[in-house]
Amino acid sequence: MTALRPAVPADKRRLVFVVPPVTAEDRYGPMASAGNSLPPHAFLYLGAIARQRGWEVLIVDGPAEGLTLGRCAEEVLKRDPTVVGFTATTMSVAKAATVAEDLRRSRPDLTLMVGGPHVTALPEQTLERCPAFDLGCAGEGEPLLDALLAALEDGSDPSAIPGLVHRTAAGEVVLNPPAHEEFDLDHMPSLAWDLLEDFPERYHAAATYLNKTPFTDLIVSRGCRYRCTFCDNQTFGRSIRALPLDKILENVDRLVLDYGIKSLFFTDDSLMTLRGQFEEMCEALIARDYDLEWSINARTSEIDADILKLMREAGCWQISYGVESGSWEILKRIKKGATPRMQERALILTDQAGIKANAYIIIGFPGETHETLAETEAFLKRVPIDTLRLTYFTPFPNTDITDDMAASGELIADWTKLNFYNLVYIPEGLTQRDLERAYRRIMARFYLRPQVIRSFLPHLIVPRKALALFRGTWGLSKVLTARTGVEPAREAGAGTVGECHS
Ligand code: B12
Ligand code: SF4
Repeated sequence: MTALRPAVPADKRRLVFVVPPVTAEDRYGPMASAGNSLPPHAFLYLGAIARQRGWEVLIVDGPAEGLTLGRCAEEVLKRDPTVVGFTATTMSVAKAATVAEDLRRSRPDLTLMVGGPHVTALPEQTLERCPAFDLGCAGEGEPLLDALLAALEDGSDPSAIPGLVHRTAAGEVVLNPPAHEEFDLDHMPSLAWDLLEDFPERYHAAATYLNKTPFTDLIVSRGCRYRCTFCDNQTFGRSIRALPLDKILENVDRLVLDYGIKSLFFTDDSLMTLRGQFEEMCEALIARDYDLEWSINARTSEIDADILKLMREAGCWQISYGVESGSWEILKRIKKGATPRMQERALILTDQAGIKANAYIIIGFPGETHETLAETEAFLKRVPIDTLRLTYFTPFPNTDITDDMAASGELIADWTKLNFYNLVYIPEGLTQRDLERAYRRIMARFYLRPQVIRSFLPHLIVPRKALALFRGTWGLSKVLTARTGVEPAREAGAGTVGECHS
């Protein structure tokens, strides 16, 4: 594009969304068996918008359907689309581009577009380096998709749509300025859960989430007001907003009553920041009295005894905290906005409230040293934490920390490696061996503690949980016995970043 295309007649208005076929190994490396598989929320929102315009919408979920890279295009073509929309993270954009190329060869007439965090971070680069994509969506997708489909319906020129990445007639890639206003979630039609085939059976939680089934996650808010330097939260920016309470509850009702969901994870970045609305949601969940337990992502800075009490009463069984590090030095550097003391206090309060705590910890930030690693290890030993997700620092494109690293000549190369589990950056003064050994040591010391093993034992009598535990233990054993991982890249410049092929 953005050459004009003929108007799409009503009987051809079919849009196929694609989750690129990344594998559990691509995502988790040796921990593959312990990982999760969750629904593509982008398409629940975007699908609802497209349907509102009268388009037929279908989803090809590569990972959930276990598709190989070679078979993905075939599955898309079977659905005979006019428009194909990929969602892509940095690690999956190469696979999205390969599928787009396969489609382009078979159906040159297709409109192929891509959205998601990677395009948001590097809009022009993505289209320049992945020529099979006609269009990209930088940022929030609903208004852009609505306007684009309207243009396709009447054959008008879409090239001025805010946030659109497109090519001029001369082949130059152009990013349009973003929309003036954020999409108003009050106007969001009901999420298109029915687009998901075999939902909820096809998806599953990670091994750190041993709770009831059927399980799903749910995302009802956007944005995060914090600015941790390592975090890619560019898509929705810093102002936080949520679906109105009645729409949040409509989703919960549908999930419980229509799909039999018994366990729900609010994977929002920062839902608890909207304290008033969050409390109202808890009250409404108490009043509903469903056979439903839920968990949530949270910041330790947003926790106090009152909210924990309310959450427990409303069915909250686990909170996943972005603790990141036990070192004050590191927390300051990454602008976490929390001290180890605050984090410790929140974790103790969580324990006292009878809620399990899952901690996200990252090692290998710029500035990490043997001392800061030891502080994190001491923190994990001291503080009540039930499960741990340990990852390596990963410099996602266009985050504050990555920009700083680029300025100082340190930039990581291969997009496909940016999954939190590949060691792609080694801080000054440490070696690859140091970090890999620290990773194994922390995991072993955490998960092989008698109290952690004891806490897992009751799950063994429930076959499904026993299976999840087995998968987790298998993943852990592979990590603990692994030798060395990928060679980290330390060279300056873009390296293989520009390649769309893995
Ligand atoms: C839920 C989630 C998942 C789910 C995703 C399920 C799925 N298939 O989509 C699971 C657990 C499987 C997952 C996996 C991974 N994730 Co994840 N995940 C998230 C999380 C928490 C929410 C994403 C979400 O659904 N948001 C709600 C929807 C509505 O927003 P959205 O997806 O951004 O979509 C909007 C726009 O981006 C745009 N859009 C998106 N796609 C498209 C497509 C078209 C055609 C158009 C027009 C618009 C459009 O419109 C949408 C509506 O406004 C985000 C954090 C975040 N706040 O975004 C991290 C995040 C996306 N994940 C991240 C990462 C790194 C991963 C993993 C590599 C982790 C791992 N090792 O497993 C993998 C990669 C998997 C993959 N397929 O590439 C990073 C990505 C950073 C990056 N630059 O790559 C994020 C941003 C977290 C972070 N801050 O670091 N993830
Ligand atoms: S890490 Fe969490 S709190 Fe920090 S910016 Fe990202 S989403 Fe917000």
